[in-house]
Amino acid sequence: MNDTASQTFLVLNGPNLNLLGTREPETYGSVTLSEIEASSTAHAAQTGYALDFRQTNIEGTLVDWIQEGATSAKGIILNAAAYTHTSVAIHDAIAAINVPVVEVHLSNVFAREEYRHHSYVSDVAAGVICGFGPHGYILAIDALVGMLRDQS
Ligand code: CA2
Repeated sequence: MNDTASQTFLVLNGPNLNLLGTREPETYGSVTLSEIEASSTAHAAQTGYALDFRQTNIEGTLVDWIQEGATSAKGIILNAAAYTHTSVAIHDAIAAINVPVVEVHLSNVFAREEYRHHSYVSDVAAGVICGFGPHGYILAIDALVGMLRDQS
C-alpha cells in the first residue's frame, strides 16, 4: 500500500446511476451524482480522506475497479445498483480483497420489489447502508473512518 492509499476511499457507482436527478425523482430524488460526489468529497476532506469517485454501466469495469481498490484505497464504498442483485463476479471480487467495502443504496431496497431483497454484495461487505438517499454516502464515509480508527 502506498501513501495515497492510506488517505483515499474509492467510491464506485454502478449502472444507470449517471441518470440520478434527471429521471425517476419519485424513487431516486432530484440530486445528481455530481452533487453527491461534491458533498461526499467535502465531507471526506473534513475527516482527512480524499475520494476517488467513479461511475460505470459495465459489470467487468466494477470488478476491475474493486481489484484496483485493494491497493489504491483504504476502503471502498460501493453502490453496485442493479448488479447488486445479479453479480456473482462482484461478490467474488470483494471476497478476494482485504480492504473493507461498505454497500450503499439510495433507496430502501427492502421496501421495494422482492428481487431487490437479495444482494450478492452484503455477505462480503463490512456493512450495508440503504434508504437514506444521498446521505448514505456520508454515513458510509463515517463508517469507514470509524472502522479504520478502531483498527489503528
Ligand atoms: O437504491 C439504490 O441505490 C439502488 O442501488 C439503485 C439501483 C437499483 O437497481 C437498486 O435496486 C437500488 C438503480 C439505479 C438506477 O438509477 C436511476 C436513477 C435515475 C433514473 C433511473 C435510474
